[in-house]
Amino acid sequence: MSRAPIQVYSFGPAWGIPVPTCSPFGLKLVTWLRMVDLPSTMHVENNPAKGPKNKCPWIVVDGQTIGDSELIMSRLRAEATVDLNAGLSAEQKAIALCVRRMLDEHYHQVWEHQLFIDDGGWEQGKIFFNQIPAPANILVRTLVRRDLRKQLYARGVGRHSNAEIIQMGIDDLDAVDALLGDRDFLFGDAPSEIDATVFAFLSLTYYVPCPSPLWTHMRSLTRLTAYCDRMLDRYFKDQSAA
Ligand SMILES: N[C@@H](CCC(=O)N[C@@H](CS)C(=O)NCC(=O)O)C(=O)O
Repeated sequence: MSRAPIQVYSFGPAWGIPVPTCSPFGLKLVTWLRMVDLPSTMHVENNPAKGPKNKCPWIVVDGQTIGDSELIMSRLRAEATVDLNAGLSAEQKAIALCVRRMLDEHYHQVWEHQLFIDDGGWEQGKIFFNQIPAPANILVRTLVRRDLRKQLYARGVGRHSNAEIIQMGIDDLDAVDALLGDRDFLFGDAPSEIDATVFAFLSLTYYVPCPSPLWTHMRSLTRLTAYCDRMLDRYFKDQSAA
């Protein structure tokens, strides 16, 4: 039985990126929906305060509004036509959880810092706000940057020097590179659920322009850039010409 499309709300695709949203969590979700063949309609919504958790992404499904990429995937997993993790061992599932937590809870902070707080990155980061009509975009971007600076300080990463933050991000990327090795996907020839998260965070480093040394490092890890292109080709062929 085919179901009505799931309505997905996430930030828009700034910087001309070849994926439908520049939110790593939104992209994780949209990628996963494509991987498990659940129909969805993506709505650009750049105001996370409209969502139930004041964060992007969220969905509306069967009259219910649900926020948080993980909670959404938990709610929808039973409807998925494929179990992407069916072939994984208990150890691989544990590694996948560690990688997901590293990217969601640590690398995300580093990524936000480099793109939106560091002055060099901000020259690119502020372009995201051009989706909002002028002159409101200037006020919104100033307030969002101020709030993000406070958030990153409270969460911890914002207390470190720029050089320390870059090194922490490099360590995260090197860890993913070592885990991927020469495989096509994190655990072999076929993608599993963790590939949605890995693709989201890596591709939004690789495809988003930013002058940070972290970005330079990402682009030097050719196994990871080839991985992003492979995932893009497999799941977002319809977008890559955009
Ligand atoms: N745990 C959440 C994290 C969501 C999240 O941090 N979203 C960011 C965008 S990538 C956001 O909405 N930031 C805006 C804000 O914090 O005000 C998830 O998995 O969906």
